[in-house]
Amino acid sequence: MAMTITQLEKRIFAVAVAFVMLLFGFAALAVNVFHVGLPTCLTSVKPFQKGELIAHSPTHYELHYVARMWKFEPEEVTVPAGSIVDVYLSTIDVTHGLILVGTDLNLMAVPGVVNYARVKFDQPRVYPVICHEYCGTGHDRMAASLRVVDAATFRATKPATPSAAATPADPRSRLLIKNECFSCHSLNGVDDIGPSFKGLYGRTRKLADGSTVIADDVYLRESILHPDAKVVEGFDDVMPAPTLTDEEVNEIIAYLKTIK
Ligand code: HEC
Ligand SMILES: [Cu+2]
Repeated sequence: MAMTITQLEKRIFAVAVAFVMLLFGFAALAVNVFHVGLPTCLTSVKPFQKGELIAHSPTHYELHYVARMWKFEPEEVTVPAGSIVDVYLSTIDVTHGLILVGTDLNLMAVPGVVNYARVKFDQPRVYPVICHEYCGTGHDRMAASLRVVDAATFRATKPATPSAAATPADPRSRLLIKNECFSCHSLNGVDDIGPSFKGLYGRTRKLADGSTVIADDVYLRESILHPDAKVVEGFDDVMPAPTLTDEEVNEIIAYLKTIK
């Protein structure tokens, strides 16, 4: 008996519906039976700007990751084995991704929203965190780590706060903290995304176009207000132009002179 077109269409439609049901069935099975945490996009939670680990109990943590060009904050996190970690991910610039290598955790960091998933850590080990969404020239530098240690070790180590350690105590550095200059520049001589400020004033700078310039007041002012006018050799032209008043720039330059 020949099938009419409508009958055939109905059957194809029924099969398609059956597959969709099967998909939801498997998802329900994964969540309820295998306790797989499905990533969730939380549109009602306001994106945050600060990466931090918040302890709700000795075995329950809330982890706020902030993705940015080109790092994750916090860069190093330690939790005790056996804990449940609610991971929230937010970005302050472009779209990034976050994979916790060795687990099922795979989230997107999309501007304007927060993505969420829950992970349970049973055994002590170190998990690398990497970005899986190409986000610019520094993409392959986006790496962090999450350490799971046994409970005794965890109690013995006080929680690391690398961002606080990197933030200088000198009150004159307030403008640099406020404008997040330290997310790319250090004071200790170690280059990051940008060159370190250590010993910068008065030094000869090699520029990307092959020329050289002395890092005097004029150069510093221009470097701060118009970062793309002169690009230091070996660095990407990624510094955002900050909004600063003349006095603020003077204050920053005066401070930079003290970083010997
Ligand atoms: C997103 C990263 C980023 C941020 C944020 C940033 N910079 Fe930069 N900065 C760079 C990079 C990369 C360079 C080198 C390339 C260039 O010269 O443009 C640089 C260069 C400089 C230079 C010239 C340094 C040298 O060695 O000759 C100065 C001065 C400077 N930045 C000051 C600041 C100040 C002050 C702030 C905060 C208001 C700031 N930067 C914020 C990335 C950044
Ligand atoms: Cu990224």
